[in-house]
Amino acid sequence: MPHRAEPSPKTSSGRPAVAGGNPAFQQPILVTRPVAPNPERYAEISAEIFASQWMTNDGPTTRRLEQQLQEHLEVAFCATFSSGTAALLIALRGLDLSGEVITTPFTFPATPHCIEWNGLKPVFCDIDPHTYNLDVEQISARITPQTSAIVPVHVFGNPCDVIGIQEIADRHGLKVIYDAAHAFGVRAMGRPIGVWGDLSIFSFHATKIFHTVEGGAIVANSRDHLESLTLLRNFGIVNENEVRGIGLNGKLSELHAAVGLLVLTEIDREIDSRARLTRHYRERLQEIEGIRFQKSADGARGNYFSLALEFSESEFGLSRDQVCEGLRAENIFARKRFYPLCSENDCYSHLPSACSEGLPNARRLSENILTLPLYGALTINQVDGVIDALLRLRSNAASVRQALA
Ligand code: T4K
Repeated sequence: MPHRAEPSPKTSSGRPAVAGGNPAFQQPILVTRPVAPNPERYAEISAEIFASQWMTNDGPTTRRLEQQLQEHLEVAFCATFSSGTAALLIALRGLDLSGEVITTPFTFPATPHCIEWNGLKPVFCDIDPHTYNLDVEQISARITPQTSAIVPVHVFGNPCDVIGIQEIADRHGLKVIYDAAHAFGVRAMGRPIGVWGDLSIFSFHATKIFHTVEGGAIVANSRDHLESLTLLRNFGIVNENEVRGIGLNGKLSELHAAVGLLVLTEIDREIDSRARLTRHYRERLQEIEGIRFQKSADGARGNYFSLALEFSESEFGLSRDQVCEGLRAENIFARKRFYPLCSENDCYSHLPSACSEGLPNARRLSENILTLPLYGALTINQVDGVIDALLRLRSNAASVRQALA
């Protein structure tokens, strides 16, 4: 009997589960799993928090975490928030933007949602088909007199063309707010990711490499004029007598900050493990026809947040959706990230920039992409089980197509 989530002893020559074979895994292999903080240490820190009776509102644990993050991320400013979404909402609010904001459709819905929630209009721009990030060549064509900012996303932790984007922003007097939700610990052109643009936001959701269960941060290369952002996460309250700005409740609690302090001690190990697993995936899949990997940006040091593959149906023999279904039958839960494009959802599809003719690269990628399981606690043996299952689907493509018809 195979061990819990250990792969069954099948090779790429067996029959896929979707076509009547046994599943590769007895237990589900999910696309990601959070780093778990040490439970004894968490019990100790939370006991201290309970004893202090200070649970939230800029407490000492949150301050300690912000200090440590500022050092780790090598930034001058770091303010934590209750989520990456709250951080992006407030980052956009704090820069006092108006009119249109250029962004990518190949992202999680939070990115355009935060633009809309600020009363701004998202303008979708196509992406580079290799790096998956905003295509700098196309940004200029989307700029109008109403444009006030660009919100690029470092997709799957792959840095954007930070220099090209800054040149355009400087030329047109635009703000740049990076959605760095995936990019904790990444470097671009030899510098930490958080120093680029006017502001960057991170997500500290449990699905991220560094997390506080729920949480996020705004970071920047300078502290100038940024204290107002910290006020906005607490309703804009300056003191008992003054409220400055229309803020909201976007604070990180002390218990969430405690998780962050402990997860931060695991971060190097987590990234190293993901790097090793990614190398293994690449070594075994690099030469397989019909599979293409995301191209790392020039001068980047990545964090191995996600392992995204683009499938070519004509070369691989199966569509992305067929591969996804086939893997699911093997108990492997890959994800179609990001599908559908944000621009294809009802809330955005009416926008002129959402028209699919203007977004051919994003559209093609969204229809063909699959992210495979990748997290530090995964074993090489399990990765081999995933790869074997994938290759088995490929070598039995005709029967897989038939089973799924
Ligand atoms: N900008 C970008 C580019 C983003 O990707 C995100 C969030 C944001 C902004 C906003 O940041 P936050 O406000 O969320 O901090 C997940 C996350 O909820 C979301 O944070 C993240 N991006 C997005 C990419 O992924 P779902 O709907 O895919 O999550 P879910 O529940 O399907 O979980 C994904 C996998 O993780 C599953 O296989 C199960 C596993 N998982 C999940 C949780 C919550 C666990 O193993 N344990 C867990 O506790 O959105």
